[in-house]
Amino acid sequence: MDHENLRTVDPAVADALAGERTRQEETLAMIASENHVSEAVLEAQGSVLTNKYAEGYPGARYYAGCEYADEVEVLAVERAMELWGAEHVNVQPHSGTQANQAVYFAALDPGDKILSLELNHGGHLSHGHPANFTGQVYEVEQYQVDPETGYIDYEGLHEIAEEFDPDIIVSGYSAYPRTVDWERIQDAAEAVDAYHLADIAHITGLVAAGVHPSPVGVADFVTGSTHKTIRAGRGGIVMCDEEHADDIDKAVFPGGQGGPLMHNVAGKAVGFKEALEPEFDEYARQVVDNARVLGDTLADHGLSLVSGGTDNHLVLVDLRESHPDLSGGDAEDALAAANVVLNGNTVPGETRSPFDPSGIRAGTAGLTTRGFDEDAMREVGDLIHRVVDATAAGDHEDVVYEVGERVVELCGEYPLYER
Ligand code: DSN
Repeated sequence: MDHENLRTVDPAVADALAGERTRQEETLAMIASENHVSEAVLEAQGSVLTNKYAEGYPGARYYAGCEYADEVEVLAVERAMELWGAEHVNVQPHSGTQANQAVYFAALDPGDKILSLELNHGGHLSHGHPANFTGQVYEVEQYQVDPETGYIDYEGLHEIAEEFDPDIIVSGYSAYPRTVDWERIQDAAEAVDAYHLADIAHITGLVAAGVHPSPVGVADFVTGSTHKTIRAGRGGIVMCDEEHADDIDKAVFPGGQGGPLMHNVAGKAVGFKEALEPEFDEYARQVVDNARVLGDTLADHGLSLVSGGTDNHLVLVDLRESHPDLSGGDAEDALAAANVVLNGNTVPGETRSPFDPSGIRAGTAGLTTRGFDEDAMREVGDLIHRVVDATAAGDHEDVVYEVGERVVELCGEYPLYER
């Protein structure tokens, strides 16, 4: 990754990339949707396939010269089918949101009804938020987590479905720390003759490794992004049964997208190959073990976890009980200054705003890729608590400095890229 040519042509961008590399090396990437891909995935993404237009699908492209693009896409599809056991996979969506868009376009008409989890309760913008096209093109109703337990309120979901009569129910979440019971949501969908879209963007890797139950074969459509826990090239993916295959393919192209980003498809293929190795299952198990230890450590320090803990790769801390005057945004800023990069996040029953929320969300996929184990995560939990506590007390400069120094040391013990 010396970027020799880039440095000659464009030193400004070369400097920014060098800065980003150092930033990733010397900070803890704990944004729950991020990970560190391998050098092989990086090479595939930065390859000559960025030059190639390949509208269409393998064997049926609109342009000549697609023989190698075809090879790469077939590999990505076959590997995805093996990883998730899906009958049909489309690997062309540019992102998880574009994957969701394809499902809505294939399954719904404008004005149809979406039932999805509220954003503050762990949902996602592309599940029907007013600021997203889904909130403007479709009629949206939302379900919630149980305010007492923090778990999905499956009974409430069932009742709302009966009243609202949706055309599609969306499950799968971006800030939900617990195992999802896909069958219960499928039951609710079947009871009202609605489709079920399970968006596993965050937990693709956990599902592939069998450390979270799979919605494939349960829900009608399963979408995901490919760069989070599955650790492949950046983008999205749609999975479905054969009966929906044509509709999904048409909805991705030409319905919603133009030419596929074949360099990203190559990155997906390579990451999927890596994820088929037995070591990946160990990795995914470690991600979950690390998140549990992180959650336990924060809870031992008196921080309140939404749902009381975690079953997956993330913890969601509600600061209101332990540090009522500290916002998630301020905690995020102080932690970033201490080289711990996570995000302020809304929490169920949010009383602040999305720009200044009451919680922080932290994931363990990136640190686990670097080799962090339970002992290291315990220390990370201690460091996070120190910064949060000092920031709430309004006296955090020294602590931020000390923690920041320790984080750089820790990062040195778990290096990222070799060259
Ligand atoms: N931005 C991602 C996340 O952080 O959850 C989802 O798109």
